[in-house]
Amino acid sequence: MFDAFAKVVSQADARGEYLSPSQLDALSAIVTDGNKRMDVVNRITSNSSTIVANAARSLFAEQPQLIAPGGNAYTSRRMAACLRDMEIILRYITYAIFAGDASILDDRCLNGLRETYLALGTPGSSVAVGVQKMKDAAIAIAGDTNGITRGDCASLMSEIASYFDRAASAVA
Ligand code: PEB
Repeated sequence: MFDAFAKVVSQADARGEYLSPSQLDALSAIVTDGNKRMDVVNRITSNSSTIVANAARSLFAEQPQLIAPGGNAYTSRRMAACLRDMEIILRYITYAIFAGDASILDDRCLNGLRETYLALGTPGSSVAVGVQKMKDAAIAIAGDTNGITRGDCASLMSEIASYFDRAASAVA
């Protein structure tokens, strides 16, 4: 598991090189913009139940066969497993945002997840739709400019979106 700093150090060490000026600039930007990152993790974390519940509700409204008898989220046991899966994926995404690196998400959540869903007979493409819905909600909450000092959050927002996209495409 890497964070943005350890990843760059490890890559430089593999080549036996010093950190390059552009790497130092990129890491310096992470420090300068650190408060934005912490705020965003805090916002998503403290709204996680809402993000999960609304995304699931919207997924089931679009794909009602999932909750109909015989569906993959039918019975409260499967429904609970589904909500739990979405919660787990969102939690690992918040770790990746905090670390500024996707490796924790890849190694501990996404690795083998497609095969797990295949074995369970759970439709990965539906999980991917759920993840995209969590992305939209999380970006709206993270990027809400009401009542805060406004700044440029564009690159942070696209970084956040990339972790959701990564999770969705890992199971789709
Ligand atoms: C992944 N999900 C399920 C299982 C596992 C995971 C390992 C099998 C064991 C169990 O039931 O608990 N676990 C989960 C995960 C990690 C992990 C992400 C990462 C570290 O350790 N059903 C739907 C939706 C979707 C869904 C499309 C969006 O209709 C999910 C939610 N996952 C779902 C369901 C089950 C499951 C298990 C319904 C239960 C399947 C079954 O037993 O029939």
